[in-house]
Amino acid sequence: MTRILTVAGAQMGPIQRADDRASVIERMLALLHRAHRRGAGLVVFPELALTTFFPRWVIDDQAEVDAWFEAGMPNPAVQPLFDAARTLGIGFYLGYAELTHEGGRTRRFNTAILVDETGTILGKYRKVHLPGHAEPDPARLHQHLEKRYFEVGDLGFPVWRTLGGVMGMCICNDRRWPETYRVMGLQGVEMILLGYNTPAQNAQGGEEVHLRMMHHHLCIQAGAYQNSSFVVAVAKAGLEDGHDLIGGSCIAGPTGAIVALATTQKDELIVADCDLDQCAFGKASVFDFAAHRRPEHYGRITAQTGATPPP
Ligand code: ING
Repeated sequence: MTRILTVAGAQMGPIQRADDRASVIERMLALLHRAHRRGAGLVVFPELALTTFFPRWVIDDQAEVDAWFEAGMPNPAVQPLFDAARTLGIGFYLGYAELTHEGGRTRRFNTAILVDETGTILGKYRKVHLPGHAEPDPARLHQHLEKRYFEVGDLGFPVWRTLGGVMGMCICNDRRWPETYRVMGLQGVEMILLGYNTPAQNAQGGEEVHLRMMHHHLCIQAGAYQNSSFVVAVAKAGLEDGHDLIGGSCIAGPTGAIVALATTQKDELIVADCDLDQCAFGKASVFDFAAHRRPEHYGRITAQTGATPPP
């Protein structure tokens, strides 16, 4: 019996700084219902899906920063999304800014959760690769202050057996680092879910927009192919308060081929019937890790952080 999971990527257009969560949830509910009509069993929303991409702003007042975070999950603002998903029998991935109190202190993470078709939170992931900088840099064309507003994720890259397969999660910049995919690949992952907010412009100049899109798809396709896994990558896209975010949401199969691709920078649904059994061939041939990997030669990958060129 094939394990076909119909997956929908719910790309979202821009969320302006002045937009409230209720208006965003309305848009997400419309996408969820469309996904249901398309037969989807799982919907993937973007990174930080409930608000504008606030790490582009220098915010000094902590209370103002914390207003961009969710102090609990679910909470009254997002409860309609959980209720609709449960009614429709659809699981979902949701990216949001997590404010939590753990170990006697307040913690802030760029987080994603995996919710099953009963509305139960199955798993949580906290973004490991935080790009950008911690201090405002006036030399940049725009700020990217994820290192200022979030801690590095402390949950690693777990996977979960659910929805008929082995599912994993990551967030945005994580997709640029091959280690992200391989740690999940070594756990037998069959579908990796991720959301992203990717500025169209390089804050330090250079790099044309078309290269941004090429790099995005290159990372997704390579990660999928080299770990024989589906990868579902979903954008928050479009012009947020004058700052453009790329679209290009896509679903890549275990061969690395793109099987669904967004064509706008608006709220847009992409859907694919993903046969999870397709992952088996690559895992048993070219990427049979047990037969072909040589970890005894890979020590530098975990022993070093930066590169050390020869003298
Ligand atoms: N955004 C961007 C991303 O990784 C970035 C930041 C863009 C880093 C391009 C390097 C190059 O897609 C987030 N939110 O990580």
